[in-house]
Amino acid sequence: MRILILGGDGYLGWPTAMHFSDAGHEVTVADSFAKRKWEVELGIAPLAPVPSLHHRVRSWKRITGKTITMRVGDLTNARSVYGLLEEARPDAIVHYGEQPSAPYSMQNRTAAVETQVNNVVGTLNVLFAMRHACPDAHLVKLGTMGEYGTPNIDIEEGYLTVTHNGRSDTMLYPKKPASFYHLSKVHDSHNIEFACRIWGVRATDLNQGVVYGVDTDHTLRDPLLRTSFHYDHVFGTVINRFLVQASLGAPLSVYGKGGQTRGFLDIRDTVQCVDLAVHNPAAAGEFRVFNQFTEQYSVLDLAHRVQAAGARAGLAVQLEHLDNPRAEAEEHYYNASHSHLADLGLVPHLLTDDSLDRMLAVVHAQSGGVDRADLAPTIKWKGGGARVQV
Ligand code: USQ
Repeated sequence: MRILILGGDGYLGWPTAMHFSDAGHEVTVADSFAKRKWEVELGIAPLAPVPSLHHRVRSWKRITGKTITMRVGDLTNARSVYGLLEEARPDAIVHYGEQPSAPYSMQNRTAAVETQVNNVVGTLNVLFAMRHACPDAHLVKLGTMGEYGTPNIDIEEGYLTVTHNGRSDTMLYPKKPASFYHLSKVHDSHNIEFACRIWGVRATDLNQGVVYGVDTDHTLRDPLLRTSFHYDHVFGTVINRFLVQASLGAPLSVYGKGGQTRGFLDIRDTVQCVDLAVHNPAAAGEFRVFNQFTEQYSVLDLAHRVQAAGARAGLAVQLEHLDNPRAEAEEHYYNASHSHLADLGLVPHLLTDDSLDRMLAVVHAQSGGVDRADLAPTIKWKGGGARVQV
């Protein structure tokens, strides 16, 4: 297949590109390098330096003999998106090309607008360019479980059948997200559903949980093929942050009571789920939603698991309950359905003690360059932000 990966320089995009290239597909990666720019602006960096995408694509060719085509382009530039799709003529488009951080989006007006313009306009441009250049292509879009928020009823996979005044209909599941970033994904979902319903686009929205992990089989082949791993308070996700904190002997930063429950998955399962979606495409006009996570945990459960992993590694790890910088329920009902990907054959890598021990060892070995100043959450949902208000 011809597979176009948008956001191919990112934590998930690069391992996905190597996966499909290794399997013999014709892969193009595109990126605007916006994430690298945001990192520089915020003065934060991944745990270990990540070679440029140019360098990684060349290294991949040298190591495997396989070609990944690279294009630089900004999805908010319609001309560039049309050109990209006309050239790549993809059978499948895997769309990771968005600002991925809730805290980033909550800094101030500028960052909220930037997040929503980047994500919503970028995705709209992709939809219009698909209609023009590759109307039969399958869009595999990375959404988020955070679109649903934490409703007091079971979360279904994308749709809910509602009976009202004696009549029934099946609607998109109601969304109550908790950041301008998560809202951008809700807006995307509505736009994509509309494009499927009206134009006959085929799309799968992967409502992904919180991803953790350092490596995939492909990143492990050479340090020059590594992917970015963040521990900072902006781009680092909770398990990754806890692992780095544990390796430094810093207390684990539990926000509030830690009863916040989320769906989680290993980075290797992100790649596996995207592979399953690509190989089992949605029908023309179908807007398919898969909830993409393998296990659910509370933040406090995770902190205890990482603390125990620290103890096994001889590290004394403490927990610290910080005032929650976010506005979110710290104790709530959470029961989210996630059977569609399992039905397609997903075999999860679960968060075992063994996988925690392995990740902690890798992170510990790389933790020499950590800037501890990047650990503390300084972006507040209800206060001012780290950047100047405009
Ligand atoms: N949390 C802590 N301590 C920390 C960091 C986070 O207690 O040091 C808590 C947060 O308050 C939150 C939970 O852990 O309740 C998850 O936070 P997170 O930063 O790991 O993840 P989140 O902001 O939800 O976003 C991440 C990705 C995003 C993706 C989302 C999936 O950055 O791209 O969409 O996970 S989900 O959470 O299912 O919406």
